[in-house]
Amino acid sequence: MDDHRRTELHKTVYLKDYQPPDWLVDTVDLRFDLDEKATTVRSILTVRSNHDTGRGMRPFVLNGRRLTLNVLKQDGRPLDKARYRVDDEALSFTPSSAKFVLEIETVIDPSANTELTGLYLSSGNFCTQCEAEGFRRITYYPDRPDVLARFTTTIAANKKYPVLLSNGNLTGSGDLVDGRHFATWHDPFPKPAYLFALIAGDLARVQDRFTTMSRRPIDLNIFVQHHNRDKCTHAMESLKQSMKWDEEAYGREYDLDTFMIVAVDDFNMGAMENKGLNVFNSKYVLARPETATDSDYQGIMGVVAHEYFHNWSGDRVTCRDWFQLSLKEGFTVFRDQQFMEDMTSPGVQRISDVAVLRNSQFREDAGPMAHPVRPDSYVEINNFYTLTVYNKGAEVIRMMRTLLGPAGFRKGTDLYFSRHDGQAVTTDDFVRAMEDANSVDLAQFKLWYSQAGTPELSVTRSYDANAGTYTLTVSQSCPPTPGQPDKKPMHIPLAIGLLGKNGGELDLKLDSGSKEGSKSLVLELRKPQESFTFVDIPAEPVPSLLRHFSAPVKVKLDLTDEERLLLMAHDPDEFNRWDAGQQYAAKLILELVQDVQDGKPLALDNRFIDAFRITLESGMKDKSFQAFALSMPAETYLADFMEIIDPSAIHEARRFVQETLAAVLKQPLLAVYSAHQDPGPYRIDQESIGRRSLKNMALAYLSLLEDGDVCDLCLRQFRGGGNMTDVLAALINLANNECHERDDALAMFYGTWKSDPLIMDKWFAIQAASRLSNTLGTVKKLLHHPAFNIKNPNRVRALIGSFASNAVRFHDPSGAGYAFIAEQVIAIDAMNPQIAARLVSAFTLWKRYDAKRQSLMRGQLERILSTPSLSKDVHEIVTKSLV
Ligand code: B3K
Ligand code: ZN
Repeated sequence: MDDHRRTELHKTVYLKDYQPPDWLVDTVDLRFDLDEKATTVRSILTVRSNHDTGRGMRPFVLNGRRLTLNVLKQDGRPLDKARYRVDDEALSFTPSSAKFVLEIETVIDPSANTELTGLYLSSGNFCTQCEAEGFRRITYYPDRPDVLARFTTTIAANKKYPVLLSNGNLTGSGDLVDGRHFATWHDPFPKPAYLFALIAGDLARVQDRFTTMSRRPIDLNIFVQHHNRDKCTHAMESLKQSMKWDEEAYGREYDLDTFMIVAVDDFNMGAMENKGLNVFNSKYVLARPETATDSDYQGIMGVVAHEYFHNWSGDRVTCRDWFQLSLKEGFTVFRDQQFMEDMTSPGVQRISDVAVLRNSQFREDAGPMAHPVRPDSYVEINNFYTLTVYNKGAEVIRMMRTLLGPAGFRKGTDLYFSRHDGQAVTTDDFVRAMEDANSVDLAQFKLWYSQAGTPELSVTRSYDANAGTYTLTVSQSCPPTPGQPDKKPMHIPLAIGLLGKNGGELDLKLDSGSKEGSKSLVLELRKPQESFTFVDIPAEPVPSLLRHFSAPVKVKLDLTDEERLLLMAHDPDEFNRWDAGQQYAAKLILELVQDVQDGKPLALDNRFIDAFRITLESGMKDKSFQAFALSMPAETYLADFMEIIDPSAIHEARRFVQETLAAVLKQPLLAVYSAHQDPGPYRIDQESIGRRSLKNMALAYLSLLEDGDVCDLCLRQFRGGGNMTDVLAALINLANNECHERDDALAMFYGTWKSDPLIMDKWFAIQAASRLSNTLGTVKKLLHHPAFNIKNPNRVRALIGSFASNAVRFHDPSGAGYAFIAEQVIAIDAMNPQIAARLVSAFTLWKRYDAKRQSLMRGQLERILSTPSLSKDVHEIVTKSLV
């Protein structure tokens, strides 16, 4: 491809260029004649000029890709070839009247669709994925979220596809000639094309019912392949809980007569919120105790809730353009996090949500693809379904709630939903609803939407014993990110408490008198530097800052080890109690990393071992929390503290700490392990989940000792475990050990589960994530395994994705890991650019590594870039990384 052509195809879209649509579509009447190789799509649009734009008679642009155009008629008459233009991306013409009916017939080939966007086949069934720009792979249409239309969809298909589904309510069905039949669906709610969905297949239906708060009965349906019909109970329960929660927490009631979930095996992401017809990756639907782990169960609950919540935050109120993606995603992630906090335990849920942010989103903010929560430009929008838009976006919503309080926030969301129901709006509209409902000014706060990068707070403290005052001085800054060299100070909620030397909380009274009386309060930072003085403080306290992680920032504060130990033992804020331990461990491990690099012998501080022992033996009520408190900071989180990342030294130092703890505390670990065995049959309540995670945490430490007894213990748990959580925990330990039980266990697991693709994903992932030195060789062999299929995104993520996240093996100094991932990116890009683009992100932080690794990674990026016909997805990430 020549450079000119590539620039054409890979052009940057800017938020500042947004123009409202010139033409609106009121109704869409679709008819699909399904055929695996040649599906005919007839579309009848009622179109009218959007006079509001005041731009006269403008061309009507309908996006379309890989379509064969058969018919194009305006008001019943074929449009003369000279009147319209078609190219690879669009069809356009200038209509002759301000209102007309357009009829289009196109033909598409679902069987050739390996990108898995538009209409494609999965396990022999038809399904669709239209967000962000997949509808244009189905028919010519103004495929932009600010064109909202009422859809009626008729699906005609051979009866070997007995189930025919689309959005809305079923309005007709019947037989046709030649063994075919049809179904017609009507969706009364205007929606953008990205929310369109169609399913046709031989599927089992699991049914249930929900009565809404206004006593309307709703039919609930989950459709799965027949052999999976016994694995839907948890997804169905999660759905009913989500529906109830959204009524109670946000006053949102479901609006159609039926709600449907369909599970498909080939899916680029987790799930999709199509109106009334959510399509799910089967990973987020199917579960039975013997097939799914506790974290699979939680994943299902979270994703079912997330997609259901989109019915209001996304479908009823949608995005004006794709720059506003966080309007629906950040808000909906926040909603699903709140839901999970209510369903499980708020502290533990917060810890795991923050882990995603600190271990992964901060890296995004620190790399060449860093972008604001509301990006201002993109080449390929699919590259912006990121942790920044989703998870940092959720933090931005959470901060508004922290600033306005729960009641003020609810007033804001009520106003937002009532003001914008049926509209396509912007993040500014969301913030305006918050401002108007609470009579506040959030102008400075909105910088969270437009400035990229992770802000840093440096905190110093001083205590005046004579005056009894304690002053915290907080400076904020934000490092430069691509296109944003200088940052303005942000409006940051900093939740704090002060602990006395005995661990008790102090009453907080600011000298300004602005806030007082409680034991925890939210300071509002707005300036580059500001000081807060507390009065009536009898002795120097220990500060507990950023409680419940009140803002997505990094905090620098020179706490002593003793102060951290005090917080670990006494901070009533669960998140900070956990974090004090993490910061203590991070400090020690990073010192050991330095020792590894300097070739010094390693030794672990006894006080740390004692603190760990106390946590281990503390018999906390919340065992999930206890398990988290015993975990070491992630390698990716530790890497964030290093100027030049040394993945081998991080791995070695962290492992040394874990091994030392295991060796010194072998007996107490064994005691915790045996004391927390499941007393009765498997249950998935919070208490049982907590017990299993604590027990398996102890076993994971013990397994590092690589002694025969522990291998036996793992093998016993592996063989005897009646649930996947225990089986998998044991197998992971074995897979990281050279012991002779390893291969047998892997073979046995394969033998038992080879016909279940989701479990095979676990089998692939465990082997690809193994720390053993021959892992790359194993992964290469597994590429040719009959259970592997490079066209299936779950398999690719399990085998290739897990290897790319295996820091110590991916970053092998030889560069072999880099070369392997580059080869896979190139191969996968030809089939499925979205999946390839996710994989290539493993290279984006290349400049943070040592010179040798830098040049090896850069070499692979250049190799990828020189591949002919690279997708714009991969092209965008690689070119931005190489700048
Ligand atoms: N909205 C979809 C994601 C679509 C991704 C397109 N590349 C799922 C979700 O966030 O709920
Ligand atoms: Zn979403």
